[in-house]
Amino acid sequence: LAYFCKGQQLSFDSNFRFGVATASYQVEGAWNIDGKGESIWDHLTHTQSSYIVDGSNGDIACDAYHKTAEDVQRLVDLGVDFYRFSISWPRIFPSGHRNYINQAGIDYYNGLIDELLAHNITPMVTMYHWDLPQSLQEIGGWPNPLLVNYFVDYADVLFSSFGDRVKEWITFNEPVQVCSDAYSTGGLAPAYTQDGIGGYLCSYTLLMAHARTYELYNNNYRDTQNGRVGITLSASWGYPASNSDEDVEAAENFLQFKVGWFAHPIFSSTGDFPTVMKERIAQLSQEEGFPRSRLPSFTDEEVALLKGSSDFFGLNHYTTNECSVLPEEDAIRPSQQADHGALCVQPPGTEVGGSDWLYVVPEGIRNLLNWIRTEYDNPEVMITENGFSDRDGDLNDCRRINYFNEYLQNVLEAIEDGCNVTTYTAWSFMDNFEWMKGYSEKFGLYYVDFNDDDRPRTPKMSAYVFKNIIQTRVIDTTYTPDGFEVCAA
Ligand code: PNW
Repeated sequence: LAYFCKGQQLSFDSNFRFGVATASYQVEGAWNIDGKGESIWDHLTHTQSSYIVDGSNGDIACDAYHKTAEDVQRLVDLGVDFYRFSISWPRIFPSGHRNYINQAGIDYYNGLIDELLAHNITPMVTMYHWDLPQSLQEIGGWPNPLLVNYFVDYADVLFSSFGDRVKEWITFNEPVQVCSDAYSTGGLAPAYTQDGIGGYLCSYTLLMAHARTYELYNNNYRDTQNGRVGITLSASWGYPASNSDEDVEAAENFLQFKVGWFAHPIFSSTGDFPTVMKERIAQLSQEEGFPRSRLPSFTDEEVALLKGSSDFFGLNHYTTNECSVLPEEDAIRPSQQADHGALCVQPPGTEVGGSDWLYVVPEGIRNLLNWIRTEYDNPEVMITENGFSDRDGDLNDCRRINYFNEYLQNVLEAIEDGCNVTTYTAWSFMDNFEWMKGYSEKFGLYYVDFNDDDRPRTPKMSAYVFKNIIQTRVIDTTYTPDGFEVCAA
């Protein structure tokens, strides 16, 4: 999907698709409007606001719930092929369960979907982008395997309500964050810290919920709706700090424990969790006195159901780490870090974005795409998020523009390498509620004024640059839209 034109410049094929993304809790607001139930993010921000750096919440956020028509017009202005957004589970099932379906919630998403289609923009829908009904957290959340059934109940209503018009479904956004951050390290709601335990229990439930949803689509919907169902995984690139065997192994373990954890059961030819994960966690669990591995195991039937249960590899990528072996004395036991045994840090000399974890390493995306190509037999990859944060929200956002230009150039080179990348999504359409960082870190192509009740949006320079790339199919690092200052080289 890439070709050379104008001498040696690579360009995007006309079939290559561009879009932008958001997530329900980060943009919608209307947290208790029209019958919506409470989510774990409503609950955390309202009861323990000290978890959020600026004490803020998503009660209003960008107020996108009330701005469908004008936001779709902005998507038209950008010239995107699709819009990736997520559905709020408690807006559809206020109790968390299928006993009552909130028609106002269905109506809201129908309105958004119809408005997009009326403007020739494809809806790409994430079913779960982190806003679990609080009621389901109170019975344990994702570590409780009963959530498989509850998620499939929810997915069934989404397919039957929207599947006549929605043809691209993502079951889960970033299982590693849903499981590790929420239940092992406490970086996301509900902020539990059962390190080495909670995240692994969650991963069993989440993977089975995904596979059962894929099975449901195949059995009841695929013939009539003809859509595609997949999953989106987050993946940083990790490379060894030295040529030593230990560091090389640490970097590979980091990839297997962070990417392979969810990718191997679905995309590998053998299925199941990666062997190195099963072996290391079983070994460490035994040393620690546990009666069995802290990592749950799948039955043969479950392994088979999971294998091949995604029509594409959704990839969220932002950054790269340099990995070395974790010194034994620094390992907290049990923990996921001790389990993989890697210490992954900022690559020396790299630029840092407005988020302390976001190091700019453009070739990392090319290396990662090639790793996925060889590891999983070249699946179709849809990049479902990539983007850069700052804190000032400057409209002349040259650092973000440079990030997009350089990362997209490396996507073109990965395609030249033979990687089957078909789709690119910028995170994010607009500045929004950045989870524990509140409104302090901004990823938007559009600036949002959160001090104004009307939440006005203003295109940043990067919005015009992204639009120009979509239109021209090439990366022109000298392009300066009217009314903006030229970026320093
Ligand atoms: C994503 N990493 O999370 C989320 O999907 C978005 O909701 C969020 O706003 C955005 O990134 C920015 O933080 C990430 O491993 C998950 O580097 C993992 C990584 C980065 C971001």
